[in-house]
Amino acid sequence: MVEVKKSVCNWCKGECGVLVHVNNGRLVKATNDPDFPEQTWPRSTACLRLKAAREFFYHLDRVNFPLKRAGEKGEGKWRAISWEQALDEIAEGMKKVIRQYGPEALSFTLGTAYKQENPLMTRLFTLLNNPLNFASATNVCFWPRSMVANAIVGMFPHFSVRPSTKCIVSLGAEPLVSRPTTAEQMRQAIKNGAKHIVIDPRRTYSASKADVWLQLRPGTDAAVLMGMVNVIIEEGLYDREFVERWCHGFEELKQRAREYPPEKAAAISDVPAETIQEAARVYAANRPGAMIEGMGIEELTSNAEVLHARWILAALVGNLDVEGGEELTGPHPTMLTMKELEPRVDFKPEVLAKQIGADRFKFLAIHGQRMISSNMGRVWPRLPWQGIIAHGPSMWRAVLTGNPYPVRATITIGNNPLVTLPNTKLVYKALKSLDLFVVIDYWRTPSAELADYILPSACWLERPMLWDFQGYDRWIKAGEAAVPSSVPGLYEHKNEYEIWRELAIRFGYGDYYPWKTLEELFDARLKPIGYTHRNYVDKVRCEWKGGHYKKYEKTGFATPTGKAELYSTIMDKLDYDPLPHYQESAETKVSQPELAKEYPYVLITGGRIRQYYHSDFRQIDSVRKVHPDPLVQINPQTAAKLGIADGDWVWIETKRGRVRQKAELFDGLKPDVVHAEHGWWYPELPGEEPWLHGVWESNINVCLDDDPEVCNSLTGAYPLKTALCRIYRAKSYARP
Ligand SMILES: Nc1nc2c(c(=O)[nH]1)N[C@H]1C(S)=C(S)[C@@H](COP(=O)(O)OP(=O)(O)OC[C@H]3O[C@@H](n4cnc5c(=O)[nH]c(N)nc54)[C@H](O)[C@@H]3O)O[C@H]1N2
Ligand SMILES: Nc1nc2c(c(=O)[nH]1)N[C@H]1C(S)=C(S)[C@@H](COP(=O)(O)OP(=O)(O)OC[C@H]3O[C@@H](n4cnc5c(=O)[nH]c(N)nc54)[C@H](O)[C@@H]3O)O[C@H]1N2
Ligand code: SF4
Ligand SMILES: [Mo]
Repeated sequence: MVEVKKSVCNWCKGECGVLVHVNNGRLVKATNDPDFPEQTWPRSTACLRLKAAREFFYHLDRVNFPLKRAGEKGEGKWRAISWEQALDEIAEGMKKVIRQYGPEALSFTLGTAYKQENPLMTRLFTLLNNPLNFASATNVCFWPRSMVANAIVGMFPHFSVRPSTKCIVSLGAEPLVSRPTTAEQMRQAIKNGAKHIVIDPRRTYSASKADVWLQLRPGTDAAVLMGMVNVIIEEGLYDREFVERWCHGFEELKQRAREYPPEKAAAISDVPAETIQEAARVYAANRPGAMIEGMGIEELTSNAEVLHARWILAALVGNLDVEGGEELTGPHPTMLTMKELEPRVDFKPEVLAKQIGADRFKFLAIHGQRMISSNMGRVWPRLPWQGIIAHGPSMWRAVLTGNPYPVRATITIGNNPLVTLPNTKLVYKALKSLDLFVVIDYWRTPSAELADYILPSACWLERPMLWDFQGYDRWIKAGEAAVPSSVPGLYEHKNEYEIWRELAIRFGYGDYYPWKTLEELFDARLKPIGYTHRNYVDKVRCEWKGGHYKKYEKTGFATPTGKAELYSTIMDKLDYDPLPHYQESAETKVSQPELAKEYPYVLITGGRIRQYYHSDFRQIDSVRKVHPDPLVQINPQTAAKLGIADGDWVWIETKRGRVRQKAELFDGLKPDVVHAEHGWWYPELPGEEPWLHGVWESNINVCLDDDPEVCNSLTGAYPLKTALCRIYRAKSYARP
């Protein structure tokens, strides 16, 4: 008998409400739930990944039982073992590392997919006195933007475009590909007459339809935004009343903005001064407006400065916490956040002081976090989770050099570091040298091929879901486990909470994980609002928690001054520039003219691919056939000059290495800019070394840098969107 279960898909940022058709515990198909209140654009009826749910679930490559390495690291030899044995041995391995090197020698890495139950993972590490040596994509994704927002305006609104928004600014983001829920809101706002400003070096679909498109030189956003600030102040376009009453440091900002007249911003960014003026005027005249900041800025060396300037603009024109503007929603007022479920184990300052990178990247580490959250705690009834993260690139260096101390074990959860982190060669050496490396994933990814153990993870189809994006999302969404996560003899998957709890038990910390299952844990979160998880899925399923505006009038903003901090007192206290300034990226024609003679093109990477989620789904044939090869976009003039035709394989080379992708001629890039896809590996190639599923062939991160010297000094962000490269035709395309 076919039953229809209600779930929430998290194979991308859509978090779509989905109906899962199940026959006697076997997955039949998953389809869009037309009654789900938050819909996406395009609708998930068109989503290839969702259509492939069954192909994914029962794929022959899927890891279905815990695997233990049976040969040398990277030899591709594996033995299936029981969960009991795997968890016993992993706990034993961790204990051995602790005995030999101390608890700080443990680390973990997280990817983008798996964020919701993180607080309960960091719990075990805290109990073990580990200084939270956890590194991940979050160094460039989400934490910088949420933390800068938290510091400047006291809450991160997590993309607050609404049908009532009058001006949308896409700042290094293409939500039509990357954020299907935001795209739906944008579609409605634009239908209602909203203006759209796009700041992007690439003519995205949004840019091609925008009212104003600023085609800037990659990495120059801080100059463009400060140019806009200059215009808004000099032309008196700001909201005087709001600025006087609710902004801190206007006079200081005014001084700083004088350094960025539009002509100067134009000279830096290659955007005409008139276009910068027009953008400023359109933004100021069409209120309320909301910005969507994306990886085009977060993956820049200067990300903190750009994010700060972005919040200054929002504050100047009075867009903060108004309907259709930057709605500062905050966590649900009564439902428990994951953070609150953490049994109270205090972080010990002397332990956290050892966190890798904390001494250098002070804003994102413990120093900044403490300052930011103490102010937020004053205003908000409950706080979203703020991960105190280590600096990934510094952590890999600690693995390799033992400086400042040895890091010898890593647990990787929903992350493919060998493919998605820059400086692949260094990450490879680090992963290979670990005493204990555990990967929790669905597949034997290139990273997993270097592991000692691979643990098979349960996906959304087989685990309960309760989604509020760590308290930041304006929606709460819930779904049931539609299919069993374990069928004896066929497959045995576990969700991460179960894995983490089992490990904690092996360290004698089971009491800190009192909920036996993830569903019990969700019951505990929902108890204050009178639901069990089961009831919530049946009766509510998707809840909007926004709709309260100008809360600052009662409480002040959740910042040290109680105002929106144009001048950041937190940055000041941490010895950073309290106002945004423009800084040339480490590797450009301007900063390295000699290098630019050899590598004359600017390489930007990772613009999202609709069919794929980062390094995911390459093994799913029905998806792969739609986008079989990695594509590098090259301006046709440049291609003609270099003798490259559409569809040719070309080498993309930086001073760090080279990889091959297929040329796609595209006149939406300036002749000196090249855009390469990220996330590429070839599951069909052998897993053992030297192939590692073709990780060295087309993975653009081989070409990118992660040296702490080139990272943002506040956030530690590494540049994935600016590098100097050369390109040339690959004579033949023969695989090893
Ligand atoms: N050059 C370049 N590199 C980039 C970027 C770029 O723009 N350019 N973007 C960066 C950004 S913003 C991000 S967020 C990162 C993403 O980096 P990653 O998070 O590493 O990317 P994914 O490929 O999505 O996920 C890694 C693995 O997680 C597994 N997985 C998915 N869901 C789950 C789950 O629920 N549980 C478990 N245990 N495993 C799961 C997948 O099978 C996959 O193998 O990439 C970054 N890398
Ligand atoms: N289908 C799909 N959806 C995804 C993902 C996926 O892999 N696949 N990944 C998810 C994740 S984790 C994230 S973080 C989001 C990210 O999604 P977005 O924030 O939209 O980020 P990107 O697509 O990396 O880059 C957006 C734009 O930045 C531009 N850009 C490059 N350099 C610069 C620059 O210097 N300045 C400016 N202003 N723009 C620049 C690029 O041309 C690109 O069009 O997408 C999420 N959604
Ligand atoms: S993959 Fe993304 S767009 Fe497709 S159904 Fe899942 S969440 Fe929605
Ligand atoms: Mo991301």
